[in-house]
Amino acid sequence: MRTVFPLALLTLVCTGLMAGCQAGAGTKQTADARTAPLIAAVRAGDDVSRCEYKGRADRDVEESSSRGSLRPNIRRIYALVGEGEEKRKFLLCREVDTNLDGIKDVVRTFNDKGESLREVADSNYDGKIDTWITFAHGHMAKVDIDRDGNGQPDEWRYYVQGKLARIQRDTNHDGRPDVWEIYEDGHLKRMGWDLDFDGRVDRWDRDEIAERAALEKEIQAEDQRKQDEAAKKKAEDAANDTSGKPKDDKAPVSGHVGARKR
Ligand SMILES: [Ca+2]
Ligand SMILES: [Ca+2]
Ligand SMILES: [Ca+2]
Repeated sequence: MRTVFPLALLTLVCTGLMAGCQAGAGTKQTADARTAPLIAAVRAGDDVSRCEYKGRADRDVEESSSRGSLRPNIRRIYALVGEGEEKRKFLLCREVDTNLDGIKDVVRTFNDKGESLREVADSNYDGKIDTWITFAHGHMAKVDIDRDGNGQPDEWRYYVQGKLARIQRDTNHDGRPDVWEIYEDGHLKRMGWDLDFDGRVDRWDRDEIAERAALEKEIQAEDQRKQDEAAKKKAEDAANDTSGKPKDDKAPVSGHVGARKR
C-alpha cells in the first residue's frame, strides 16, 4: 500500500497533521499532541481520505453510514470504464471510519474482478498507519504491523492460501527480523531466535525438542534395563525358592474354596 498512496499519504499527513510533520519522525508525542491535528482536520471537514478520486471524472463516489453512525462513515469509490452500452463501474477503493471519530482509518483497494488488493489501517487511531495488508488472488498474503509506533513495520505475518504460515518479529528495533515463528495449520510448530542480531537464526526450539527426545530415550533405556534386571533376579529367585515345594501347591486351596461355595 505504501507504494500505492505514498504521495497522497504524505500530502495528507503533512497538511492535515502539520504538528506531526514538524515534530519529526521518531519524536515521542503525547496522545493529545497527536490527536489535536486530527481534531482540527475533522473540524475543517477533512476526514483524511486515502482513496484517490478528487478531481477525477472517471470516478463515482458513494457515501453511506453503518449502523449507529449519525453521519456517513463509509466511502466507496468506483472506477467508471467503457462508453455507451459498454459503460460499467467497479469498486476500486473503500474507506471506513470504524471508530466514528470523523477520520477514515481503514482503506482497502480492489481490482476489476472485485478481489482485494491492499489494505492500510490506523488500528490504534493515533493518525498514523500501522497495518499494511497485501492480498494475493483475493486471499490475505502478508500483513505488516508497526507495533512500536515509529511508522515502520516490526512484525511481518505471511499467509499461504489464507492460512498463517510464518511470523517474523523485530524485537531490537533495527528493522530486521530476529524472531521467527513457523506455523502449520494455524498452530505454532517451532520458533527461531537470532540472539546476536546478525540476521541469522542462532537457535531453533527444535534443538530443545531434540534434546528432550534424547533425554526421554535415555530414561526409557534405563527403565528397560532395570526391568530386565528385576525380571532376571525374579527368575533366579524363583528357581531357588521352588526347588523343594510341590508344583501344584495352590490347587488344594482353590479346590477348598470351590467346595465351600457349594
Ligand atoms: Ca476513525
Ligand atoms: Ca496508528
Ligand atoms: Ca531485529
